[in-house]
Amino acid sequence: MVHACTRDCYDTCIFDDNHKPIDTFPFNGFTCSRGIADLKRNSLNRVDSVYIEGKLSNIDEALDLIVKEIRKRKKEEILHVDYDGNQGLLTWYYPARLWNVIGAASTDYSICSSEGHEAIKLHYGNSIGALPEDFLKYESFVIWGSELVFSFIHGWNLIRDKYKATIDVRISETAKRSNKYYIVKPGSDVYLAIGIIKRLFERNWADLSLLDEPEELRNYVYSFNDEEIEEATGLDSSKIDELAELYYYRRPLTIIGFALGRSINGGDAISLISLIPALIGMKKGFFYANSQGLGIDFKYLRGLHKYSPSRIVGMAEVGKEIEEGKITFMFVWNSNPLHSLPMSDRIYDAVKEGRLFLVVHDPYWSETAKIANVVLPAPTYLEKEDVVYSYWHNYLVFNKPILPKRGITEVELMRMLAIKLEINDNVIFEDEWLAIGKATGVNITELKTKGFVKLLPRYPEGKVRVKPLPEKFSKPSGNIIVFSSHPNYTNSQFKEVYGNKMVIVYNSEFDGIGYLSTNYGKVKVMFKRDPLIPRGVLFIPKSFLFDLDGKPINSIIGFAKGKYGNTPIINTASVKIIKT
Ligand SMILES: Nc1nc2c(c(=O)[nH]1)N[C@H]1C(S)=C(S)[C@@H](COP(=O)(O)OP(=O)(O)OC[C@H]3O[C@@H](n4cnc5c(=O)[nH]c(N)nc54)[C@H](O)[C@@H]3O)O[C@H]1N2
Ligand SMILES: Nc1nc2c(c(=O)[nH]1)N[C@H]1C(S)=C(S)[C@@H](COP(=O)(O)OP(=O)(O)OC[C@H]3O[C@@H](n4cnc5c(=O)[nH]c(N)nc54)[C@H](O)[C@@H]3O)O[C@H]1N2
Ligand code: SF4
Ligand SMILES: [Mo]
Repeated sequence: MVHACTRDCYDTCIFDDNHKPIDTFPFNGFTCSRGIADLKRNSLNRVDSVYIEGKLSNIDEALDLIVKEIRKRKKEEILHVDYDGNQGLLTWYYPARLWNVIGAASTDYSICSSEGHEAIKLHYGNSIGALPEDFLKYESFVIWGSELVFSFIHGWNLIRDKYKATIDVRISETAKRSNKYYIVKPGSDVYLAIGIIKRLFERNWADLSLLDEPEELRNYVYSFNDEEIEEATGLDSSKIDELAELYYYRRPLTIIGFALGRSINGGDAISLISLIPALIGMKKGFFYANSQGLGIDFKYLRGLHKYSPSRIVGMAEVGKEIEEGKITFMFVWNSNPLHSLPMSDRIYDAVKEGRLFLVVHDPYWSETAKIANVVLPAPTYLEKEDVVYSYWHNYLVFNKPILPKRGITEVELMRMLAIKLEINDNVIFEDEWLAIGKATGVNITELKTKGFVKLLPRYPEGKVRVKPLPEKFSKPSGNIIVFSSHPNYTNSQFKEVYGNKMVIVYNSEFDGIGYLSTNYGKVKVMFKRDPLIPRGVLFIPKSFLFDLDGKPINSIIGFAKGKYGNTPIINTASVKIIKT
């Protein structure tokens, strides 16, 4: 039998019972430093019991307390925060049913990729692009806003020997290992896309057959002059010519990174970038994330076919709403919001001041678990049955545990809470395997017997829609922070194996200790000069998000969000540097 790494990662590696990566395309028998260390990690830093206010307790007492706290409140004040610590359908999606039946507030799940999904869907109806098999068909690649040497190693493995051009705001590791790189000003990718499209029209290289209203696109890009594009991007005309030539002559696959969606004008940029392949006659000529085109009914899994949350809180606004007293109870699983959400120091303050009751269900002592009122132990993916998908390949995997279970699964916990709350709803008690069968269309007996099956990708039909075209761009000012993946960590995870490193702000000017400050707060950091970083860019590896005093770096990230999928604009501008 097999199991699959459930971490938030493109690759969703499949392993055999000895935890060796299977030698099947696209895994090809190798994995990353985290995959290798999972067996060792599994016994480190675990939440091994139930805790109430830091003291050892038991599940019955904890459930009674949670239910008492829920009953005290209006459902609109109760928020569940769950994200992608584990990509299992039974760990992440299915347990949300309880909260939707109750009618609690829900987040909009926008923190990572929704901006790009929504921007691409406007044109294509769906965001699915190239599958791993499709990667093999291309001889060249444009890597746009992605550090995929680190973040997407099996994708990188397929393209490493091919022609690559990378577009980034700094000379990333991926840029270094590409044939060409183009460094643009943060927030200006939308202008670069306009520049490339304009050249394709000007040179009569545009193929008009796939677009519904190509003339609208022509008029739109012609309304921008070349000087404006050069000024915004910081690239001179010859570089934009080069990129247009690259598209026309080499017909590359464009890999669009998630970082763009968390940047200023990011959704606008993704919207236009996704049109470039279509304009040269390539319909599946991009890859962003394929999860929404594999026929998985995530809404059904979350019980949204029958129930709705009382309200939706943007992930950009959770910290702000806690500060305003609109959220007074937070149930967290599969996420580490103190690390990952904007204005997350407000979570810390509200718990300390008794304004927020915080429950965390996690296998590990995450930073958020450490401050919670109630902590509940969860099994890791090596210890529980689950079904796992990928946002790149189309395997659906039956995760068969290889280690004894420690803790309470998310499905068990959901039902225990429902019983205590005296909710006897079929949405909560529907057999989870039946639900997965319904939500995926997969025969569960076959899935459990074979270990993995391939889902049928669903590509949209018809012409690519040109409109709506983006308007009203912002102009970032001052210093801008950008974040990116570290090879040994996934978001906040893996510090128990590879260490908890100090936050370092790589930049063009300063060395030593100082502060980063915005309208939202101030954090104490270590600055390090790096010749690969342009002036005005502050680069932080995204796994070390606590400052030198232990305060969340996200204290300084505000609640601005993208206009397509509401993704928080984490790559914040107008950051002041204070040297000490
Ligand atoms: N090893 C490892 N792998 C991971 C993760 C991890 O933590 N560790 N995280 C997973 C998750 S959650 C995600 S979302 C993905 C993220 O993976 P990617 O999509 O690769 O995104 P990032 O690594 O965040 O950043 C990619 C690059 O975008 C650049 N960038 C930032 N802003 C801009 C901009 O405005 N324009 C342009 N052109 N470039 C910009 C950054 O400098 C960086 O080099 O990776 C997944 N894979
Ligand atoms: N400043 C800044 N903030 C960011 C980013 C950034 O680049 N910069 N990146 C953003 C991005 S791209 C993302 S995706 C988010 C990630 O945000 P999160 O999803 O909050 O990030 P993780 O660190 O992966 O947290 C996952 C938590 O889930 C737990 N977990 C793992 N497996 C299980 C399980 O089986 N069951 C349960 N119950 N819990 C489990 C882990 O132990 C961990 O504590 O952060 C975002 N926040
Ligand atoms: S983190 Fe990604 S590359 Fe590493 S084992 Fe998991 S799925 Fe594979
Ligand atoms: Mo992410």
